[in-house]
Amino acid sequence: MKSNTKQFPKNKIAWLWENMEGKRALYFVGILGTVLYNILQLTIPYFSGKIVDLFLTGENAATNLQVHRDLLYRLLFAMVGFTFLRVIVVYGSCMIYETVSQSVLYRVRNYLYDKLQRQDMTFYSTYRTGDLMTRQTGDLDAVRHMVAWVVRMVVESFSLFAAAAVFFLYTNWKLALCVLVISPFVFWIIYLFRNRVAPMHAALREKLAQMNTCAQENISGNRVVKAFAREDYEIEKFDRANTDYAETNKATGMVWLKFFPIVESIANLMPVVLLAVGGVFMIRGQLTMGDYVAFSGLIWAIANPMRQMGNIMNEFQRFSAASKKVMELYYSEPKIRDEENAVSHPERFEGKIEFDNVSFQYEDGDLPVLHNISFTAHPNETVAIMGETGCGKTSLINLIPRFYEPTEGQIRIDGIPVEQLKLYDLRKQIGLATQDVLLYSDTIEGNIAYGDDSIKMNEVVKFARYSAAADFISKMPEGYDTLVGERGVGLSGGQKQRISLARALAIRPSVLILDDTTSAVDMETEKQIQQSLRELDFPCTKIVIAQRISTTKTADKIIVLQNGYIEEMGTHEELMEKKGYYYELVKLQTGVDEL
Ligand code: DGT
Ligand code: MG
Repeated sequence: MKSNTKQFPKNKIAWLWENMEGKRALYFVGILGTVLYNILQLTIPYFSGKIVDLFLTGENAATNLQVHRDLLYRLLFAMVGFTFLRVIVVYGSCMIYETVSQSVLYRVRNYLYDKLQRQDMTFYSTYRTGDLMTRQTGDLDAVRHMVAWVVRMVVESFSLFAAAAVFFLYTNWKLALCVLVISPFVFWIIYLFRNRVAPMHAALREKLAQMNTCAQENISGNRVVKAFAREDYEIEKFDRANTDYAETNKATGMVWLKFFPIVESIANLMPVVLLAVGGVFMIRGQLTMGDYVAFSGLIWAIANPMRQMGNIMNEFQRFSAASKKVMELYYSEPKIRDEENAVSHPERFEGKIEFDNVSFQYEDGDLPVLHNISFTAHPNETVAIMGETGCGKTSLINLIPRFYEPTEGQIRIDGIPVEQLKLYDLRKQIGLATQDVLLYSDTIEGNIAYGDDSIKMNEVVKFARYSAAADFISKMPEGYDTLVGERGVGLSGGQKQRISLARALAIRPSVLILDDTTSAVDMETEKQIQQSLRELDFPCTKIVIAQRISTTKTADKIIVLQNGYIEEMGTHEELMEKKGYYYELVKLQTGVDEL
């Protein structure tokens, strides 16, 4: 298991840095490339200024052109050379940004997926699927964008600004100060903008998750939509989410438009200041024509970073909102995990299961669901659990593989409390066929061999036979190679249940848990399944939730639950004697008034 002990870092940038492991030096080279590229931007105005002063406007321009023509060529050649160099540097650094950002994306995406696999049931009932999908897609893309674009733009803007400012100050510090004096004002404006736009990006990100959730739920529930002819309603629902997202997007864009005119005016003011002040300086002879050309050729290097600030801040806030969501998942810890001194138990269990005064309540529930449950299932026994709907049967069996933790009491397998066992070893030994059958988009064979893909075809067939699925599978055009769609589309409810039973059996579990697994199969098929379960070629303790007396009758122990309490417990004969709930149920199911 990967380390689960990562600390939540102080900030998002530290987190990004952590995930750049192995690529940090390369990224640094990329940043240096950006700085270099922007410094090289200065070469053109510098050389143009020189050419103007020496060969076009200076006193000795004509003489210079004749005598120092080679210098003119050298200057021109240098301009072309530096331009090529700049292209190479920018190309290289772009490659680096892309490489590093993709590597961060890959690493974080895999890590998040790994995290998702290890989360417990409570996590999955807390987060919506659409929201989790958004974290894995849109949010992660904002993180990639930060590494590939935002950082580059920040470095570019600052280095360009700084390089130009230094060049200006070096060339003519008085004129430079006149031009630069307005720039701090822009930073203040950007700060105000940031405060306004940050909450908008957080809201925008939520709206995107809501829209994705809406789409995801609609796609997974398409059959219900069709059955109730609710297409129009669903379209309207999505339209609302889409409008909401679009409106919030627009509103976020509009925030910048409020600040944009001020920033743009300031940026446009700079050439005006340069023209006015520079003109005066030239008249007074404090500035050469060449220097003026260099200034005006570079004034964009001061103005553009200012214009770019709004964009950068917008993207940074998008990253900020998205990375918060990604990091929440990145550092989330399942509550149920291996204890520090968890016991390894790679070998099979004998299969003795003890519930010792177990009570349970869902974290988000108001009332306890199970109360003081105590019973023992001995190795190889079958324990049937019955009771009306909602009485806590599924909740009870979910405690055995530690999907949830009991609030009181203890569950032991072979005398070892389940919480002391390594989760992997515990779950690997439990074959579970859940109440809601979920099959994967795979072949029938792939689905049966899901828990142990090393099993051979003849074994897949054997387990299909155990679960009375072999007949209908062999009648399918492609047999075991038939592809079943997402969630087992293309199969009947009873067929899906039987494949899910075969899948649970295929791992040869020491404990088999069946949650209403034969509810959708006919009586005759169910009888076959019961027979096979008694004749399994490996020892196995079975906990079977069922409603039909035909299933529970032969169990070694029948537990009748009512409102989370054990109402009755015993064999079929004992419970019949007792003439309680079970007895009434038998009467009801057999249609006989007196037994
Ligand atoms: P069934 O399958 O309809 O025959 O019913 P059972 O007996 O399997 O009932 P079960 O264990 O699923 O539910 C027992 C109670 O717990 C019921 O009132 C619903 C509630 N419950 C079930 N799952 C959750 C959950 O994830 N969170 C919360 N808060 N309550 C739950
Ligand atoms: Mg249930």
